[in-house]
Amino acid sequence: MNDRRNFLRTAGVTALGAATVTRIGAASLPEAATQTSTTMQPPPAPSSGRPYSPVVTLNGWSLPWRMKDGVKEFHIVAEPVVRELAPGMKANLWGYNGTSPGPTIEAVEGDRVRIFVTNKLPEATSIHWHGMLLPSGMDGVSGLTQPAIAAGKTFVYEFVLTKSGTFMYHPHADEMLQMAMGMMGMFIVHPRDIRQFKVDRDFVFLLSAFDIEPGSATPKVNTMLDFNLWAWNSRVFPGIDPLIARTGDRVRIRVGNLTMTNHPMHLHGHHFEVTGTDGGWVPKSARWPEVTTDVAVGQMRAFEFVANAGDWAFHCHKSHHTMNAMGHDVPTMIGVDARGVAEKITKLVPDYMQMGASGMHEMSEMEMPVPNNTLPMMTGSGPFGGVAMGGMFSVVKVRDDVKPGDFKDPGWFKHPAGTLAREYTGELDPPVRGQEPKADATTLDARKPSGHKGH
Ligand SMILES: [Cu+2]
Repeated sequence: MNDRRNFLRTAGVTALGAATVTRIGAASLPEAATQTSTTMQPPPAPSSGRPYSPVVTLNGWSLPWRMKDGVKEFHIVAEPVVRELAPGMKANLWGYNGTSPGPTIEAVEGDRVRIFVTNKLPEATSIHWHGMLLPSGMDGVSGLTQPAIAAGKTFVYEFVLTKSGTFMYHPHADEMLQMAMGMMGMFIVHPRDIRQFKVDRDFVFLLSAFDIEPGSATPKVNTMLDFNLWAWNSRVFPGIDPLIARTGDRVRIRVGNLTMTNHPMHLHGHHFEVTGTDGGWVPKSARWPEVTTDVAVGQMRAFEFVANAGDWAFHCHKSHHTMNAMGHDVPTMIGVDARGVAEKITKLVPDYMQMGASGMHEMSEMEMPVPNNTLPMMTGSGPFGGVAMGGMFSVVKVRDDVKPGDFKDPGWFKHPAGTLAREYTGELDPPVRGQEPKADATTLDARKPSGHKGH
């Protein structure tokens, strides 16, 4: 019990008082740990059972368990939560144990798990264990394999983890609404042999998307494609944790996609290999080098690389997915002479700002007035100015002197002399252009395919 309390404290989890813990320790249901912080918890070493190397959940945490007669018991509570998407904006979401996404579940291949699910939502739910090989009756599809878990009820799932890998959990009841509200989580099954698939740093996060009108806080739940907030673990840039590593570390990043569209995940400065999908580990002979891997809807991709020193952008390569709300409906103003228009509007709206005639970068440098509880469309500042990003963007920060187990932000990279792009201040000769081709040099010899007479 003492170990467990220490574990809860070090994991930053809100533990109940000692007396309560003792009472609950003897109860038939394991206590449901809860927290509301968006601060990444340091990877918690396993409190009992087989050893494993824990994962790091971006802006998240891992769910404590208790051992009962050799079974790992977890308690998940489905409930409404308030999640800060980034400083300046909070959203009314649904999640598990105080957060969206819910806590990461970590266990070991061969473990028997018993997972209690208490429904504190105003409607029925269920949990599907995405990618897991288990008895059909534990698959969590309401109506098909079990009755839905009515509001106020608790269900229990129990199965043996037959394969290591990266899996997800999410509702299979009123799925469209519940996933649009942020209900999802990761389920990591570590290999039985701790040396297998070992890496130095193991990050995990889920892709999610929300449609929240500027000035409001609750997602529109029937949006199919036109989401305006593209999130990692229900956070958007600049609210997403950087991924910290030491030069030469072997790093794994596991990304699950429970949005309505695919996300090509792109990492600068490295060549990586996809080493796992939600179907298991990819054999070495079947891997190839990449700098971008597409994570389709309902997929997980785990990829690995050896860390190179620097500050490396890591983002979804769909440019609209690295932008927050308000950017998607901006009219194209490039090349438009809008001086006359601006004068007329200024008479009506004194604070009116004409934007975008020479591009929109200026928006990232300027504090545009936005409604309450709304994030600027492009934001974030780096050591050289505005980063002009939003949504699905973070930075992989690799340094020579990071200690094992240290995930603190080390600040900005100090570029070695001679390795930094700089302004050229010398003479600019007029550009030398190639010779114009002579008019008769490129006679186009166009023929219709033989045997075919045109009309
Ligand atoms: Cu994307």
